[in-house]
Amino acid sequence: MKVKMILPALTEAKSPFFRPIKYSLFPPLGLATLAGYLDLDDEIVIQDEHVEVLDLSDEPDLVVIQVYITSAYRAYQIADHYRAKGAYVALGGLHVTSLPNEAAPHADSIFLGPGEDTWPQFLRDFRQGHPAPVYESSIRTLIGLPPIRRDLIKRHLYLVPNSIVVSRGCPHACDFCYKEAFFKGGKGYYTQTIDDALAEIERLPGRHLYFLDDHLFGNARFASALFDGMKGMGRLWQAAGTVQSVLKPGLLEKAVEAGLRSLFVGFETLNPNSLREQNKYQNLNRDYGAAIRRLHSLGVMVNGSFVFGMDDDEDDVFDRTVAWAIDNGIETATFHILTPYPDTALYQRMQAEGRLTTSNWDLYDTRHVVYQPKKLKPETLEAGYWHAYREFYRWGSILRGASTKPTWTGSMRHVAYAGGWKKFEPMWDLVIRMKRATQLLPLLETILAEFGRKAPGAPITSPDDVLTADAIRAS
Ligand code: B12
Ligand code: SF4
Repeated sequence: MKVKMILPALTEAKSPFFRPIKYSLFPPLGLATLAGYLDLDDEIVIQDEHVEVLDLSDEPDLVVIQVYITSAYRAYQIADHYRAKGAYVALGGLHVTSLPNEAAPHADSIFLGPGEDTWPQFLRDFRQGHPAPVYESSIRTLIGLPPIRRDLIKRHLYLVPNSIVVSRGCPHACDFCYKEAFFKGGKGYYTQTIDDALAEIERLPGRHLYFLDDHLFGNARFASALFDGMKGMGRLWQAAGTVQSVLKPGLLEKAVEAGLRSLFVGFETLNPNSLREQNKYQNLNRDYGAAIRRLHSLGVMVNGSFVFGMDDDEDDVFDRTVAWAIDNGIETATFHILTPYPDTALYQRMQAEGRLTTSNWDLYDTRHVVYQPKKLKPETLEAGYWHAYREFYRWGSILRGASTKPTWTGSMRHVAYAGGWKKFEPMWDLVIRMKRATQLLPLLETILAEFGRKAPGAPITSPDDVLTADAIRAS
């Protein structure tokens, strides 16, 4: 059987003028996971439109398309094209799960939720000639999965070919997050077995790993055993975790010993009322500054994530947030405009209040205002978002952030890492066009490896040491 698997791109990722590096970071792991269930004699092609031009002239028997909200229209266009040619089209992913009725007219079968239970069921039905129009996931497990077909991934096109997930979902339930909508009808958080996770890591070549798990530290027992197993492997890795998990003693130290060098942390807002509004109680009453100092003292860089446009946000939110992030020495920041994804609690609230201003999904990219904010004008919110990026990544800000580091090497790493992402965008653009993204991976590894003075396994400084250094500098 000929199978074509497609990750369609949003328009920005295909621009002939400029290609942001973020679309050449990670390969389509979801599709490679699904490919693992196909037979070895099936002819499978995975195409990721973010990094290559799609070949739409082929004649596959089965077409599998992963649909995100910002690529939904493109996904439907490709689906219609292949259906007109007589191929059987299967659509799944986050957006299909949120809005099945919108996706269904473009597909022969749609899939709601994760695919580990429904996809093999479909393949059996399809081969027997009676596939169903809708498959809804209910059994949530990562036990006994076939190996991911990483051989089908064009590694050289990505800066971070070794992306990996060892869990699905998250133990929390924030109102704006995709998670509750995607995992409804079954468990919303579950992990692989430790042995399977370690085996998957062993299969990945090179040193660098990027865990795409929503919350790698979400199950402390699992995370602890994973980090124990990774100790001594010589890996360098990046991941995402919550403020709460960073502040807990013990686990973070183990992660660092296993090679953690940069953590994506969802701070979201500095305003406790907004945290309550979004049901993000796990961040309430946490000392964000202490979390950052603790990460830095262990040699871990911080990618802070912030959301603008919550109901309590006023005109000053942008400058206050950026100043705070710089003063705390955060290396990289990701800003978002609050975006109500369909079927989330936030979407339902906005809809009930009549505040949604567009259902053009192309604009649901966290860069556009798609609802009526409470205390901000939409144009102020959008301008403030761009202003925040500009201010945070100005050389002056980067140097100010770097100067908060207690050591010279720490400051240098800050400049190299923060500057590398945003100040060399023309270089990234060129490298992407030359289809050489992966060749810059050693540079990323060097920056991650040499940040701070700690080598894996070196004794750990207490956060208080950093506080002392801060006090000396301030005096
Ligand atoms: C890595 C990532 C990216 C990467 C690359 C994506 C890629 N190559 O797949 C980059 C950096 C490019 C990216 C960009 C963006 N992202 Co993003 N990203 C993620 C992240 C962290 C992990 C995705 C992943 O690999 N998961 C692991 C794999 C194994 O799972 P999976 O892909 O979901 O696949 C499974 C199922 O979905 C299902 N499935 C999927 N397709 C199909 C099809 C069929 C037929 C079947 C049967 C099953 C099926 O089966 C798979 C196995 O279970 C997710 C968060 C998350 N946890 O999902 C956000 C996430 C997907 N991103 C999101 C957003 C908003 C964006 C951006 C708009 C952000 C921005 N401001 O730029 C852009 C635009 C994306 C686009 N191109 O349209 C949202 C999506 C919201 C939505 N409702 O669609 C998420 C959920 C983050 C969030 N919490 O809000 N992203
Ligand atoms: S902690 Fe993060 S991943 Fe978990 S529900 Fe909240 S926003 Fe989603």
